Amino acid sequence: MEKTLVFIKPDGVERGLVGTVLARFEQRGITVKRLELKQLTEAEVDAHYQEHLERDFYPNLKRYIMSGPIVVMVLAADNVIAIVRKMVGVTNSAEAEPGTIRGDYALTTQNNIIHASDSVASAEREMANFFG
Ligand code: FUP
Repeated sequence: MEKTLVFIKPDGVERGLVGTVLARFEQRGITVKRLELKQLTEAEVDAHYQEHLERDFYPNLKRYIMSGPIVVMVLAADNVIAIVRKMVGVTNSAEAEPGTIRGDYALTTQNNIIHASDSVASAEREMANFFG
């Protein structure tokens, strides 16, 4: 079965959205394989966002991701990467469809409350970064 790495970002945790978001995945029939509340280190954030390190927005993104604990999980199902990306919605929450997680619970690009792997290669790299 395919696996994906998902995390609920610090403002999602702070706003008490962990149960709501997790329930959506469970109700869809997706299996939760790992689940952990975790304060990320600088090294973990830099490794996770390695393709964005040189971008203008990276310092703000890093501050946001380190502003409190995240809830990081490994989810499993057939085609789970594509299914979860669809459930999450597009990066800019202002443009995310109602019914998606970002479209229902977030307003902006930076504070878009959730991350989900976008490919098998990213999922493997991200799972190794967070869970070894
Ligand atoms: P996504 O795969 O939808 O999480 O989006 P990206 O990998 O393109 O971006 C990763 C994170 O960087 C986003 F969740 C939010 C942040 N970001 C910004 O803050 N500003 C931007 O212009 C683009 C992305």
